[in-house]
Amino acid sequence: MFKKILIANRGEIALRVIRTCKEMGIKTVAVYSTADKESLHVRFADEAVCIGPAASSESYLNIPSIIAAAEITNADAIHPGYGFLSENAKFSKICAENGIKFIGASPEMIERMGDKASAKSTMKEAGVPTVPGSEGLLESFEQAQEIAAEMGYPVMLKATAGGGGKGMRAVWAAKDLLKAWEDARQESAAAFGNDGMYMEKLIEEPRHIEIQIVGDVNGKACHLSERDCSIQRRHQKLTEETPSPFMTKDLRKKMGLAAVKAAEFIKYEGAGTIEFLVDKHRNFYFMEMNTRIQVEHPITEQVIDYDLIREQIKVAAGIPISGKNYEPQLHSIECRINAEDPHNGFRPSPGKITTFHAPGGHGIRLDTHVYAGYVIPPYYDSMIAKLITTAQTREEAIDKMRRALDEFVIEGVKTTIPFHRALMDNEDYLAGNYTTKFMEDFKL
Ligand code: MV4
Repeated sequence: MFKKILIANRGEIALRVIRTCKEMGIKTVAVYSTADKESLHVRFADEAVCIGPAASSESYLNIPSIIAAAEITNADAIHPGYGFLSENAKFSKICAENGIKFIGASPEMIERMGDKASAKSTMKEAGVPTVPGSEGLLESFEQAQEIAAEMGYPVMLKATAGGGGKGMRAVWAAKDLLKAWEDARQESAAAFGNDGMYMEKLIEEPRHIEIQIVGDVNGKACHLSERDCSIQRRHQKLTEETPSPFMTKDLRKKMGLAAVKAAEFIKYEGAGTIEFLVDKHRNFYFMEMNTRIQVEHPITEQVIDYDLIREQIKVAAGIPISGKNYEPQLHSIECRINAEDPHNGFRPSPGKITTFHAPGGHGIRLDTHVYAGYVIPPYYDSMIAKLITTAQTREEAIDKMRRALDEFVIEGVKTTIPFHRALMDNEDYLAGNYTTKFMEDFKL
């Protein structure tokens, strides 16, 4: 087992990893930028190394600086968290070259699943349902025209180097295809240096339902059921829940088995998430695979009483998984509390937190790194806390969320608490009747 783990991240996820390491008796090294000197993860860790100035590119994305921090502290593993370098194949490779265990996917796996067209063809080969569309990359606009004409509109153009909605265009009629093709390729080339595109039949008003999987060194995988992440704004998840209100026992079984089949087919090691699009007829299709721990992992932990970070560390240390598949025993909801103003287009609201009163009580979990007096820096993403409630039923989990949001006091900055509180009174939300289109119609 590892003796010392360096956490190459910041904020609540750095704290989350440090907590599990402490429980496992593993020493921890925090890395921080000059802007994060007063951050809680620095105080919680056994050691802390400043890796550079505020800008992410100079600090949390600065591979030589992070490797140097691991060398001087003699860390034998690095946990990347989510975001930053968590799905960076080059970083995974450099860790391996330096004899440091990367608690995440191999460089090859990151590349394979990071290329969306190749991930899709791999899944198709594995027998996982995929959206009908082009076989791999589109060679030309003419080919795009042909395939769209064959399939019928609407279609979705997607950038193979994309993800999270970047370089993606919905096309509703043939007359709009050329502009969409040119815009999407241009956007993808600019953002990723790769303009490879593929095409799919457009799934209308889909839900985003993802399955948590864990794979081990022996090629065994299991699933830990689903998370419904359909409520998003501009491809940013706002709130997630498990079980999905749209799920049935039969659909869960089919999606869970598909996810395990996919993970075992690619011999996936570690914690991963397979994202599916689910249409109104409950057909499900592979969308993307994430080779990292996700922001929303706590709701899964809550409903099956499981420590996913502990599992990641054990799998990285070569310990086999039990192989047991899990079904939710409770209902859990996560609300992402961001330092943003929901009354002004969710624009960021960094600054000093003058008052901070955390909600508590039975069924309340708060994963956060902020405190009264903490200054939220403007350099990083705006999430400051994850408020998670867990109860026997969805109704009770919502009751708890309402009460916890009312109890949650953060002053000095604007937050999305008022948005979440209004959501908990929205009749479509309360009916579990929502798709990825939900936020288009939501009015605060
Ligand atoms: C789709 C789709 C409809 N049809 N693919 C969004 C980002 C990336 N995860 C893929 N996405 C979508 N792919 C087909 N064939 C609709 C979306 C989509 C979406 C998916 C999940 C969650 C939120 C979304 C918001 C807009 C579009």
